[in-house]
Amino acid sequence: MRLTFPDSFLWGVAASAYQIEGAAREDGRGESIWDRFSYQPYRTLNGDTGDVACDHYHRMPEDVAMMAELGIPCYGLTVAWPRILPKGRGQVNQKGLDFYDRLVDTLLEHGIRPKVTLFHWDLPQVLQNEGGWPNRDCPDWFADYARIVFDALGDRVDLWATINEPWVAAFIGYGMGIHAPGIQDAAQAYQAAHHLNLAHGKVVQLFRQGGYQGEIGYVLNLNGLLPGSDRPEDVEATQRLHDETHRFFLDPVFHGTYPEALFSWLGTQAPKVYEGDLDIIRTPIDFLGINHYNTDLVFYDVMSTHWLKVRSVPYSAPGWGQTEMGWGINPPGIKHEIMNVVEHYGNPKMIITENGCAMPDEPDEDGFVADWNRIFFLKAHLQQVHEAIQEGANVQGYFVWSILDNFEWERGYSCRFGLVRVDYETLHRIPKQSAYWYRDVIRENALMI
Ligand code: IFM
Repeated sequence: MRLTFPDSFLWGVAASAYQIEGAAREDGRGESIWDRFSYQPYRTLNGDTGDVACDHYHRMPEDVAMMAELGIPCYGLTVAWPRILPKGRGQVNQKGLDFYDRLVDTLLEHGIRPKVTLFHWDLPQVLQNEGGWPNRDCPDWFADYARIVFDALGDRVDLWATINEPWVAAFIGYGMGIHAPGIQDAAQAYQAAHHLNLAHGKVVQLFRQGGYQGEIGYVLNLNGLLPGSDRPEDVEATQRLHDETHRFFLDPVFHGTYPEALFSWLGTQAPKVYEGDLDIIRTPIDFLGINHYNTDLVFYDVMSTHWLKVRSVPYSAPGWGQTEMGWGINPPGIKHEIMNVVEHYGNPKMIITENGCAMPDEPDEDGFVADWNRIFFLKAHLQQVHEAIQEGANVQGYFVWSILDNFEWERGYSCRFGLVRVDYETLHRIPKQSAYWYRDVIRENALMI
């Protein structure tokens, strides 16, 4: 059967600066919280860092040419704030801007549309020294940085995202301490989350007021959460976690409110929200980016050290297992998340800005990976996206995470998400079977099942 997507459907691939660029100390780039964090003992698997990563900073022309050969219409890249402003604010590093200037030009020369995200977790370390995202000045620092990037690239880029996965930046970075900056403090995490929302809203306002052309959106990680049982305490625990991961970001953007029940549960750990903040955050966006990977079952756990007293275990749909990350594979979860946005937030334009999986890829003697498991994963998720569109969901694009195997944060280089294999010894790239499969899906604008 052939499942055809709408004519203007936007197909793409994504990656982020710290995960692929390398060149961490070159051309005036400043230190990011991930440079600092990954150099601390036991923070990342094997002590891996993004110092070299995929060396995309130097291999950019070859990477773009490869994307063009694979028929990729749109590339979701992110800009590294510390490359542009090594001290977080103030003096602009022209060489840093030049890199993104060349990248955008090279993409356009190859007929690839750039989609640019302004923040994907690599906060300048100097700003963390001043408190980072929990500091109420951080949204203004972010807006100053955003203006510089809009001014530099806005004549050629017409698709922007403010922030990628603010939940992860706030709660894994400042709450659980598994990500940079490695802080374990629920109150700081919530304050950071509110400031990420505020930063997003300020930058959307700036974009509108500055008369920049194109569309701008917010990218949230909306993964599946199911109650572990129908016991009321498990159902309530699931709702609490949903309020934090989903409603804390969706409600203020679309309704100008925060979930009240969550705020009362948090008590003194709830963030300080000033008058006018919610008006800024609810500035209309052009699209909602949805990143989706997995589904968890959620239980109430009185012994949990988690501030919401929850415990999550991976859920896999019948017949599906887990990815290399230990994430449960549940393809209907992506449709469920899309339909939740349709139902509660007025069916805005949505783009699936990340979907993909880390699989235990095994190269043959030539380095080729026949990753049929990744193809099955992507196919099953795309089928669900197609179904959602058939049922009226306003989904207008889909991006695979990721074009390249890359630095998977605290897991270092152990988990491979790429459509293209990177040999970390030689940095040689070899497209996997899934890259050719995706090329055909794009070419046909359809999925064959
Ligand atoms: O690698 C990450 C990415 O940085 C953000 N979204 C999820 C991906 C897989 O974990």
